[in-house]
Amino acid sequence: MRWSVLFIKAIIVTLICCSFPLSLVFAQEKVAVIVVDVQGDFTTAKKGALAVPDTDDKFLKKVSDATVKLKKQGIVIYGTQDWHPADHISFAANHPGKKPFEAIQIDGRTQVLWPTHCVQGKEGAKVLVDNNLFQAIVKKGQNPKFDSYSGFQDDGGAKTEMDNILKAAGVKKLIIYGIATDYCVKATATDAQANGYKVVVIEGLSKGVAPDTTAKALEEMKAKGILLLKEIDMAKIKAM
Ligand code: VGL
Ligand code: ZN
Repeated sequence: MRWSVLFIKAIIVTLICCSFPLSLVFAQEKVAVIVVDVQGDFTTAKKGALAVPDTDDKFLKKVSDATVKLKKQGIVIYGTQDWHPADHISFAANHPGKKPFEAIQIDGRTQVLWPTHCVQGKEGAKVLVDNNLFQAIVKKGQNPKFDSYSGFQDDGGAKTEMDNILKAAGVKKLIIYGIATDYCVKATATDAQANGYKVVVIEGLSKGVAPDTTAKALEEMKAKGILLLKEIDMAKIKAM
């Protein structure tokens, strides 16, 4: 074959490669975000009933800015919202003689008792990230008899609409962050993985109730193969 023919072929191959970026040839799995329970009652910023340490205005701005940036990149944003009736089982006030943060046994389950928080329709239950950013906000914990740290299902095994929504949207990977690392972020990330999604938890966009339970939660998630990143790193998320 003549060199000139080879040269022209090389140019054609180069042109084809340039017009089909490799990112299109190796189509990316669809990524979505779940912002977990960023609600007034869980924040110091709003002097919430169950304020998690370090959830000040600076943290809220960091979470909001990161979420806006992800949305601008075309990533769909979902949220969860703790949404309890006043007679909810997790409220210490509904167990005479018991105090917040005590743990009790109910039907063989351990239930941590909490200050009354995220009561349906109350100010403290509001999601503090611009609600217009969300494709959907999934409410959880409405059944008075069961707590629901996970955005996917409650302690009685009743599923929320989360998995159906995500499967219908073709989502394969989830970026999860919010409050609290040691409870609802952990439970949501763990259930997401159990439901077949690849999961990354962003530590720098999450805060925990207590240092010991937070460290343990991070260890448990890592041991399950959940990716932990200090901050959003799209190169690492695309490669996972
Ligand atoms: C949560 C305790 C009680 C959470 C919700 O969002 O992590 N924690 N309810
Ligand atoms: Zn709750």
